[in-house]
Amino acid sequence: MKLYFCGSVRGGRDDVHVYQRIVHALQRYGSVLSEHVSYSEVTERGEVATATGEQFIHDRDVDWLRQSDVVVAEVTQPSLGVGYELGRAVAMEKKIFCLFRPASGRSLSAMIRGADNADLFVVKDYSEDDVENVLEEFFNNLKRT
Ligand code: 6K6
Repeated sequence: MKLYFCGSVRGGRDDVHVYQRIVHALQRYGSVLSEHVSYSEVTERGEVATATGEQFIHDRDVDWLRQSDVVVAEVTQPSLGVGYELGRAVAMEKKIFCLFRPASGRSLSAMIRGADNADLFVVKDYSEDDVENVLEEFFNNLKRT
């Protein structure tokens, strides 16, 4: 199974340790095309990007989204890029799982929370320590559908 992980880059890297935990857990279920989003070397200024170019990043990421079977997004840290990827993934009719941590004190955008349809687009509130269980439950349910 091909998986696409979305997490904030220029929106801020405060949660990169959570992204690492999620990507590590996701590798049990398939190949994570966008694994680099969890690398701590990737800073919020996206310095690593300068060699490749932004259009390259955009086109490659949209292509990976197209190839993916499931899109998992950590949406606690607001990010324009993640919101854009989710919109594109909805248009592609991908299966989408959004993870939000209420303990952050943030309030999730209504455009993400309100997109939950208990089918192709699911939003789950979770706590960091529970992330592996939450992903296991999601992928077990996926097998049954
Ligand atoms: C190059 C190599 C590693 O990191 C870079 C720099 N930039 C990006 N590389 C790959 N994907 C990116 C990069 N910047 C943003 N994205 C995509 O947008 C990722 O798939 C993230 O899910 C999302 C983050 O968007 P912003 O708006 O927070 O940057």
